[in-house]
This record gives sequence, C-alpha cells and structure tokens, in this order.
Amino acid sequence: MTKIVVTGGAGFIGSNFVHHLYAKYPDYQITVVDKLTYAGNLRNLESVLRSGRVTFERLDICDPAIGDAFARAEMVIHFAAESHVDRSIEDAEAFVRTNVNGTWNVVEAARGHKVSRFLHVSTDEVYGSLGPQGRFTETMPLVPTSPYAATKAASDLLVQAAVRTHGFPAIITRCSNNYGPYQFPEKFIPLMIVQALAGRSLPVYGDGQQVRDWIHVSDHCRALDAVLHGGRVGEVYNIGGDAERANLDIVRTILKTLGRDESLIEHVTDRKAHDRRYAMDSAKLLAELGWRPQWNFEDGLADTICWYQANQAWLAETRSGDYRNYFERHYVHREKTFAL
Ligand code: NAD
Ligand code: TDX
Repeated sequence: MTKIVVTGGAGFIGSNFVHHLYAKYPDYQITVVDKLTYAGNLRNLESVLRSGRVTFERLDICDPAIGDAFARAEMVIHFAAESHVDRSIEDAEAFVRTNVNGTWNVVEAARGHKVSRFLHVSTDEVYGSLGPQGRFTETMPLVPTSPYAATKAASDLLVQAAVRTHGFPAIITRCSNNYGPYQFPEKFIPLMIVQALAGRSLPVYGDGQQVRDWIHVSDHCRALDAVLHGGRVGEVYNIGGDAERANLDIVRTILKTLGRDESLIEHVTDRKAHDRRYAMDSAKLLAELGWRPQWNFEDGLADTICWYQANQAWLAETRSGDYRNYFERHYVHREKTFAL
C-alpha cells in the first residue's frame, strides 16, 4: 500500500480529491489531516471513511506534533488553508497562522519523514490582478493584493525555498476559481445558487464585471493527479479552466436556470482592492502532461446547480452549522485516528 497524506482533505477541493484518489488508486492508503475549521466538513468524506482505506486525523497543521501523521508517507498533498478572501479582509490572523506558519510546519514534517513527493496547492491570486488583456504564466512575479493572497504567496515562497535549500521534492500548482460539489456556500457560485433557490437577493459586489477563470473541481483534481504523479520537482504549474466569465453573467445564468427573476440581483458595496480579472495560461501543463479541462463551463454550472438541488440535507446542515457536530457525534469516544 502506498501512503498518501492529504492536508485539508475535509474541505471543498481536498474532499473532492480524496474521492478522486479513492476511486482511481485502490492500492493507496489515504490519511486525511484536517483541523475541521468552519470550512471542514467530515460528511464530505462519509462514504469513503467507511472503507478502511481512508483514515482521518483531526489535527491543526500548526501543531508541532503533526509529524506523526507523516510517518511512512510517500506523498503529501497540501490543501489545508484559510481560503476565503472576504474573511482575510476582516481579520487576517488565522490566514497568517495557517497558511504561512502551518505550511512551514507541514513542509518540515514532510521533510523529516523524507517523503518522496510533496504537492503544494496554490492559487492564481498570488499573481495579483490582470487588465483586459493577457493571461498569467508561471514566470510572472507574485503581486498579491488581498491578505489571503499574500499569505498564499508567502507559502509558495517557503516551499520554493525548501526545494532550493534542502532539495525538498516539492511541486507547486496554481489554480483558478473552482466550482462544483461540496463547496462551502460563502463562495460566489454556491452562495448565489443557495440565494436563488431560496428566492433571496443575490449580492453582487460593485458592477459585477469582475472576471474569473472558472474550473470544475473535477478538472482541477485530474490536473493535481497528473502533476503529483508526473510533474517535475521544483516546478510550478498553472491550472485554468479556459472559462473566463464576468460575475454578473454567472448570476444571470443561475437565475435563468432556476427560473428566478433578475430583480433578485442586488449590487452591494464592492470588496476592498477587488481584483478585476484573473485568467490562466495552462500551456505548460498541456505540453508536459497532456492535461486540459474537460468540462464546458455552462454544463459544469448546470451540473453544480443540480448537485445543490439534490443535496438539500447537506446544504441545510451546512447553513445551520449542524455539520460541525458531526465529528463529536461520530468519533468523540474513539481514538484520535480512525476509520468509520
Ligand atoms: P476550504 O476552505 O474549502 O478547505 C480548507 C480545509 O482546510 C478545511 O477542511 C479546513 O478545515 C482545513 N484547515 C484550515 N485550517 C487548518 C489548520 N490550521 N489545520 C488543519 N486543517 C485546516 O478550501 P478549498 O476551496 O478546498 O481550497 C483548498 C486549497 O486550494 C487552499 O489551499 C486554497 O488556497 C487552494 N485553492 C482554492 C481555490 C478555490 O477556488 N477554492 C482555487 C485555487 C487554489
Ligand atoms: O457575495 C459575493 N459577491 C460577489 O460579487 C461573493 C462571495 C463574491 N463576489 C465576487 C468576488 C469575486 O469577484 O465573486 C468573485 C468570486 O468570489 P469568491 O468566490 O470569493 O472567489 P475569489 O475571491 O475569486 O477567490 C477564489 O478563487 C481563488 C477562492 O475563494 C480562493 O480560495 C482561490 O484561491
């Protein structure tokens, strides 16, 4: 059995990636390390935790004792982070702690256990904002604008420093905006779906003409798989969805799909230092590993809307906060490490 550690595996992308690994690699023993902050939801992993092939450890990546979880691990994929820009604008402390100090702690733990491969999951936001033309390439300078993006850029640099200084076998991926199943409904697409489903107003920041390059989370997971197994150590790979869309257009599509009126759109105060446009150039990933996104955005969005409609129980629990009791209800009497 090959042991792989997935930090942040109870979050949105991490849990999708655990499902991906679980289905594709029957000989992998997957250890999920997650603190279960408000963004972590063990229900996302319910079906695979029953298998015995996925174990869960509730750990803070800042904890110096985290190293035990990395014993005999061959690979580590590091998702754990504070990930919401608006929260970082309100208070960046947890972002500095987890994204910077926590990442360094994870790197040191993985280094101590001599893992053979480490994948750091980063973001396009480290490049800052684009004007109407051009796309981000891997060689561009890092000019983050939000506190979230600044902490992600810092963690990228720490990982690169470990590669150069210690020969640490790390690779970095930088991906654009994800959407799909299990995304916490504070992020744009699930929030707008939830609001539209309930007939409540949809808060669009500023003029709504900000552009993001949207990628379905399953395409991101395929790219991470390709890089983890075939990428070159020390390299950075951009991952984009080839789907630039303005926020307002997405909101209109969601409303139309759900048969709701555009009068639900409410333009609210803009986000501070709101990045205008992100667009990724993923040519390197295509050339080296043959990856390209498979989802067309409109199909992926329709599929995602269906997922939220079909998973009302998950949504209700997420919105009520009840998902946070899941760990205690199921595991509090057990050992720290367990499978269902
Ligand atoms: P998320 O907020 O849904 O999940 C983050 C997970 O990390 C949660 O399960 C949370 O409990 C865990 N976590 C937070 N602090 C922790 C700590 N101190 N110790 C252990 N676990 C902790 O985030 P996501 O959207 O799934 O993003 C995952 C990663 O991908 C992040 O590193 C993010 O920067 C990056 N990323 C996200 C996107 C996106 O569009 N969502 C795009 C590019 C890159
Ligand atoms: O209520 C809202 N109204 C609105 O207009 C929210 C929550 C967002 N927006 C806008 C802001 C952005 O232009 O929608 C766009 C997307 O917002 P978010 O979902 O907050 O994503 P973004 O800020 O682009 O960052 C995301 O992509 C990169 C993820 O949250 C990051 O974790 C990832 O690194």
